[in-house]
Amino acid sequence: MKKILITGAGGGVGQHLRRELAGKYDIRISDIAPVKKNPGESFMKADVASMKDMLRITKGVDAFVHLGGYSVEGPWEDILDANIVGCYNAYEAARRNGVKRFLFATSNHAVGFYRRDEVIDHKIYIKPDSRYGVSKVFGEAMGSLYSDKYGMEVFCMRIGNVGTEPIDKRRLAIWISPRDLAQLVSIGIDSPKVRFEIVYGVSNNKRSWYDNRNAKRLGYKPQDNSERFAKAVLAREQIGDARAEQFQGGAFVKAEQIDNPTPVVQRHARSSK
Ligand code: 15L
Repeated sequence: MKKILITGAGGGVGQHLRRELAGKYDIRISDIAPVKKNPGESFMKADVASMKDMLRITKGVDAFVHLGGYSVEGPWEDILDANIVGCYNAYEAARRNGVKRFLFATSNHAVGFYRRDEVIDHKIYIKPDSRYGVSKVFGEAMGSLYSDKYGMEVFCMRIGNVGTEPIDKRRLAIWISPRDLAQLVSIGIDSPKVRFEIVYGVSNNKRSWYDNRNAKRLGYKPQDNSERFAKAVLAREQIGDARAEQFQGGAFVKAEQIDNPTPVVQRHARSSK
């Protein structure tokens, strides 16, 4: 049985995933605060911002599922510690301990400034919608570097929204059920085809904004489709902010947005005086 490490194990995504993967792998869980173990799991406390901690928890691991970090938009200092320093430490500790397979929980917010009338695949240019989104792009870039330079096998999942059901109209497009997430993670751990991959972590949603052919190529066959929840979700949907509604990232595109930013041309003109 493969030994896998899951960081951020106490978070919502971690809890769904651990329940679904129980018995399939030998699971080591980690988080910054104590987490209640499921049967068969072992726990190691660690702060992703500490290289010493990360070196300790990545010893003897076949695959590392890195969910740990800051999971929404937040102050730069917090994003920096948890998602930039923390993500670097995760990859680097894995490399030093010879961990061959690295699964990175990136996010739809790495590409949240694509419009909702666009269908995007794994090759499109990044368009982060927040500092959080930028930190996820950093994690993808680390994966590309560690794959090309050190031969690490890296599986980046641009996760939509994990839950037992989609919670609003935007999530009808990006929802992923726990069992589909577990299937995707298992592919990331076990597929012999993984080199450096970007896939979308979404169910088989009728309203999806993603061309997820890279995940399909690797064998992903999602079982769930948000459409069966659509009627109920749309019935309770409130009218949203017009700008947030235009983009895939939703409210993340609005956070701290200045309504009339100074055009770049003028800024340059001012600073050259
Ligand atoms: C994410 O990346 C976040 O981690 C999660 O909390 C949700 O906000 C999700 O995206 C989403 O877009 O719904």
